[in-house]
Amino acid sequence: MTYTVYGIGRSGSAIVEMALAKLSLPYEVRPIDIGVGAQQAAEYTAINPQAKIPAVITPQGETLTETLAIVITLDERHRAGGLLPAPGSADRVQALRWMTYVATEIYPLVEINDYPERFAIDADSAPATREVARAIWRRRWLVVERAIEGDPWLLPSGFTMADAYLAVVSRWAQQAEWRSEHTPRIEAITSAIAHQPDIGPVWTRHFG
Ligand SMILES: N[C@@H](CCC(=O)N[C@@H](CS)C(=O)NCC(=O)O)C(=O)O
Repeated sequence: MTYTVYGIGRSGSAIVEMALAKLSLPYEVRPIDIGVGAQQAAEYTAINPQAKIPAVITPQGETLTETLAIVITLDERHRAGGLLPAPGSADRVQALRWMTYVATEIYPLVEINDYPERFAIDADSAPATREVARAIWRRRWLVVERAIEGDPWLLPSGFTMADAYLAVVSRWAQQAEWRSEHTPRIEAITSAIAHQPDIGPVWTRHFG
């Protein structure tokens, strides 16, 4: 009864791995090295036609993609596991709100940062396209930073997968100096995650 996670270090598969680790569910990782374009290989696009990681195969043989959907599915199927607050609760509303914000308003900017040529009108304008994405990235992270009400977690009631989500996505787009100056609450969340006995080892494997 093992899950298969397609992913690579420092990628969104870290979020899925943290969810599985928190639930104590066994999983194996199949490396898809996006650095060499392995996500475009036919064997992988047969699993995720979007050619992106992560993807998950459940023990029942279902294919799951889209990180947010994977986290919510795991939470629904393992309600006692502590991934998200109870359905209908005020805390769940906030956890879903901020996970969705990170998934839809911030995560897609990573593609523009990493592959600006996909979005630029020509090769010369690719660097400027990346800079625009980074500027939007910074503004949107400040919105998350101001929404953090717990200490250190997003919610005062404690850890949710929203913390893992924002911690992982915040590592990208190469702005470590900016992060430490402008988003200290997010940095505190990442540091706390690294010290959790259940998900900390996953964090360390991905981010050191
Ligand atoms: N909407 C997807 C986005 C996944 C995504 O962008 N993954 C990145 C790595 S973290 C990727 O596979 N990038 C390779 C590419 O865009 O070619 C999700 O939320 O899971």
